[in-house]
Amino acid sequence: MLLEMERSDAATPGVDPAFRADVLAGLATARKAIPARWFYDRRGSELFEQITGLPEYYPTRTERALLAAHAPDVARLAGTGRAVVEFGSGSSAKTPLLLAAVEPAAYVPIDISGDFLRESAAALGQRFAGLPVHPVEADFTRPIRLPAAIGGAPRLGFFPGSTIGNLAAVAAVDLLRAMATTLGEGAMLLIGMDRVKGEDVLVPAYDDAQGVTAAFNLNLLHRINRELDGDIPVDAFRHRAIWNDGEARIEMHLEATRDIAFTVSGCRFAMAAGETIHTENSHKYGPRSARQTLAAGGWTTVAEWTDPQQNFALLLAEA
Ligand code: AVJ
Repeated sequence: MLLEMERSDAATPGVDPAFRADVLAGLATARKAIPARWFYDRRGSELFEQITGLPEYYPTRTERALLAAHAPDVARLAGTGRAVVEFGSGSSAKTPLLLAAVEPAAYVPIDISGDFLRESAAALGQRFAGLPVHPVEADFTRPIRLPAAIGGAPRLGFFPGSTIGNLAAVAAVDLLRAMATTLGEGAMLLIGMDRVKGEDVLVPAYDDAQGVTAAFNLNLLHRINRELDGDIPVDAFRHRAIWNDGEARIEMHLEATRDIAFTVSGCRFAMAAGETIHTENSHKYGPRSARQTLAAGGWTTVAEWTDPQQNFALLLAEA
């Protein structure tokens, strides 16, 4: 059975068996849900780039300003000459701000997507002539053996963007522990975490006036139709962003606006009007919960910087 599946996948170029497995399993449950990591095909990545520039989407520009202001403080507290290990592709404008300040001995971007990784690694290598850049294509939710070429300098992990917010508490702690293992003795970690705040700010950040976030969410259905031979009527769905106060998270859903039936990879599914597919969680942290989560993951907070409105926090922690 398993062998047959593997063979048919190999015979169907472009089909990611993990994508198909997640979508089919997610649509078959009573409360339909698909993991947020599948948003990021080429179009999804483009739309996310657009989101980061939206007037309502405060996290990216707030974190960038915090880094611009406090990278010298990071250098003072962490010292220069560490190997900087970035979890995620480092395609953003934030990485150069950090690298310029901490004068790293080496830079190691880690990402699951090789294409994106090589592009951004090459760009940073150009910008910082003489900096050894060693991209690693890997899933950083598990401990990774870093390239021997970076030598024995202590490591500074960098995990910007509040990406940790996609994870619920237990998974977030597991990830932080894996990072501590990956980074080793004497490591420090610089992490961006989005703050709990009023719904008046949170909801528009995930349901913008121009509809870019709606397009980002709905793109998942287009991707399923294209890559998994689906016939989902995308026009029968609308984007929803809701604040779940009990779980301290924004949830994104795709809501069916009428009763529908569709097929994905030969499997039939039906949805009633008002039923949703849960596509993303974006957890927000209070000042205490941020430090507690870091502590549970093996990290002691040594400094924390926020903007005047306390919309976003940048934390520096040591293993
Ligand atoms: C990339 C997970 C940090 O949660 O703010 C933005 C993703 N989704 N708008 C976030 C996202 C909709 C983003 N993270």
